[in-house]
Amino acid sequence: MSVSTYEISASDKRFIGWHLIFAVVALSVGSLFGPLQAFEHAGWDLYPYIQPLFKSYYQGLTLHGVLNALVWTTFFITGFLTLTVIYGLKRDLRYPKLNRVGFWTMVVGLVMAGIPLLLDEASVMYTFYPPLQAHWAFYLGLTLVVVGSWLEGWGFYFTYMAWRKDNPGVRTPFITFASLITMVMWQIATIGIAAEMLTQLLPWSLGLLPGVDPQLNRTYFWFTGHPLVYFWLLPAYISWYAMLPKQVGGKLFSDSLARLAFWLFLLLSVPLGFHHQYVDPGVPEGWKLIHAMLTYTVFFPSMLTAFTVIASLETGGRARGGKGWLGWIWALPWKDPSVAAQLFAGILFMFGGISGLVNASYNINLVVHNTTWVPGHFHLTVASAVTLSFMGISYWLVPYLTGKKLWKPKWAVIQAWLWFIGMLIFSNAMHVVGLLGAPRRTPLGLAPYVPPEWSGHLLRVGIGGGIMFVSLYLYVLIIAKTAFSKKKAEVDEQVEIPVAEARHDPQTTPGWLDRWAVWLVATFALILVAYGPQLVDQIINIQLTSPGFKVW
Ligand code: HAS
Ligand code: CU
Repeated sequence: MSVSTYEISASDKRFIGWHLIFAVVALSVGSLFGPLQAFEHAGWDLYPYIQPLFKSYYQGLTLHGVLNALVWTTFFITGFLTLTVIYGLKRDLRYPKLNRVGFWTMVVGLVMAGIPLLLDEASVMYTFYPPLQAHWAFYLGLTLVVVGSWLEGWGFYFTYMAWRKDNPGVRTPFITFASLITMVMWQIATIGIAAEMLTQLLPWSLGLLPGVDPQLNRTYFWFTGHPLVYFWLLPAYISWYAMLPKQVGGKLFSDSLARLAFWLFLLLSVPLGFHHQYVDPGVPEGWKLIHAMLTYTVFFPSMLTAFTVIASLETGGRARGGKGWLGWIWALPWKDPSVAAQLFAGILFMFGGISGLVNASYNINLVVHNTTWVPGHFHLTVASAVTLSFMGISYWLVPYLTGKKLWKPKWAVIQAWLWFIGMLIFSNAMHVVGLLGAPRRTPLGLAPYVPPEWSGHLLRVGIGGGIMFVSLYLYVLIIAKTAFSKKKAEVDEQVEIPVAEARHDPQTTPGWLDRWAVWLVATFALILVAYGPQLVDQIINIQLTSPGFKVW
C-alpha cells in the first residue's frame, strides 16, 4: 500500500455512508418540527392538525432538539471522522469490527431512545433536565449512542497507534490529528453525562432511587453539554482548515496555528460549563466568575481559526486572480455549492460568536438567559456553522462515497443561499424579540401576554423558518437523488477528497504541537481545578428529594 495510491475501500465507504444515512434521516424527521415551532410563533398554529400523532408542542420541540442537535450531528461526525482518520493516515482501520460494533451500538441506542420519544414518553427536551422524567429507555438509548461513539473513537486510537509505530517522528497528518483531538475531547467531556445517566437518571427512572437532585444533574449535564458544542464544531473546523482551502485553490495558511487551536480546544472546552448555570442558585458566584473567565479563553482558538481560515481562503482567492483588499473574496468559487455553503456557514458563525460573547458575560447573561435570544444564538452556531458546513461537506462526500455525480449542483447553490437568507431573518428576529423579553421554549402563539411590538419579529421568525424549511428539504432531495441515482459518474467526473497542503512543510511545525502527554495532563488538571471542588460539594450535599414530573 503506497502512500500516493491509497484508496478508501468499498466496504469502508459503505460503512461511512451508513452514518450519513442515519444522520440525514434523523435530520429530515427532526426538521419537520422546526417550522411548526416557527410558524406557531408567527401565529399560524399547525399543531392541532397533527395532534393525534404528536401530543404537544413540547413533544415536537424534544424531537427537534434530540434528532437535529444530538443525532444528526453525532452520526455525521463519527462517519466523517472515520474518513478523516483513515484518509489522513493512508491506512485502513486497525480493528474494523470494533468500529462496526460501535456504530451499530449507536443505532440500537437511537432506536431505543426514539420509541419513547415518538410515544410521548420522553418529552423532556434535548437537555432532559430533571425533575422532568422520561421513560428509562430514553436514557438508556442516549447512553448507548454515547458508548457507541466511544467504541468508534477507540477504533481511531488503535489505528493511530499502529501508524505511529510505523512512522516514528513523522508529524501526524493534520486531518487525523484534529480528528483524534475531537474524539479525545468528546470522551473526556462525556464523563459528565455518563455520571448523570448511570448514578441518577437511569436508577431514578427505574424506580431504584426515591428522588433526584436537579442541581447536581444540571452540573453533570453542562460538564458535557458545553464541550458538546465543540464536538459539533470541530469537525466543521477540520473542513474549514484543511479542506476548504483546497476547494478554493489555496493552501492552509499555518499548520502550527491550526494545531495550536485544536490543542486549546482540548484544554479549554470542558472547564466552563457553569456559563449555562449563571442563574442556578446552587452554584456559588465565585465559581460562576471563574467559568465566565475561562469562557473568554475558549473564544481565543475560534479567533485564531477566523484568522487562519480567512488567510487560507485569501491565498486561494489571490491565486484565482482576486486583487485588492477584498477582491479575492469575489474571486472565490461561489458557484461551487460545497464552497458556498461553508463560506455562508463561516459568515453566520461570526454573528453566532458575537452572541456567544454576550451570553458569556455574567451580567448581560441575566438579560438574555432563557429568552429566544439563546435559540437565536445556537441556530447561528450548531444550525449554521455546523449544519450548513456538514451540508457543504456532503456535496462532495456523497458523490465521493457513491461514485455518482452531484444531482443539480445549481440547486445546491440555491439551497445554501436559502439557508443563509432564512437563517439571517430567523436568527435576527429571535435575538431581537429575546431582548424584548420573549421566553424560549414557549408556544408564544398561545401566550396571552405577548405585546403588540413582538408581533413583527415573530412574523419574521415564521418567514425565516419557512425559508429554512424549503432549504432543508431541498438538501435532503439533492442528497437522496445523488445517492440513489442509477448512473455512475464518468471517470473525469470522479470526486476526490479535498485535502489542502500547508504553506510550510508540517514537518517543520514545532514538535510540542504533536505530543499528547503534556496537553492531556494540563487538560485534566484544569478540569480538576475548575470543577473538582464544586462537584465534591454538590455530591456530598446531594438531596434526592425531587419526584419525577410529566408535565405534557
Ligand atoms: Fe454557545 C448557549 C457561549 C459557541 C451552541 N450555545 C448555547 C446553546 C447552544 C450553543 C446549543 O456563555 C444553548 C444551550 C441550551 O439549550 O441551553 N457559545 C458561547 C461562546 C461561544 C459559543 C462564548 N455555542 C457555540 C457553538 C455552538 C454553541 C460553537 C454550537 C456548535 N453559548 C454560550 C453561553 C450560553 C450558550 C454562555 C448559555 C446561554 C444561556 O444563558 O443559556 C464561542 O465559542 C464562540 C466563538 C466564536 C467566534 C467566531 C469566530 C468566527 C469564525 C468564522 C470565520 C469565518 C469564515 C468565513 C471562515 C469567536 C471562526 C469567511 C468568509 C468569507 C467570505 C471571507
Ligand atoms: Cu456553553
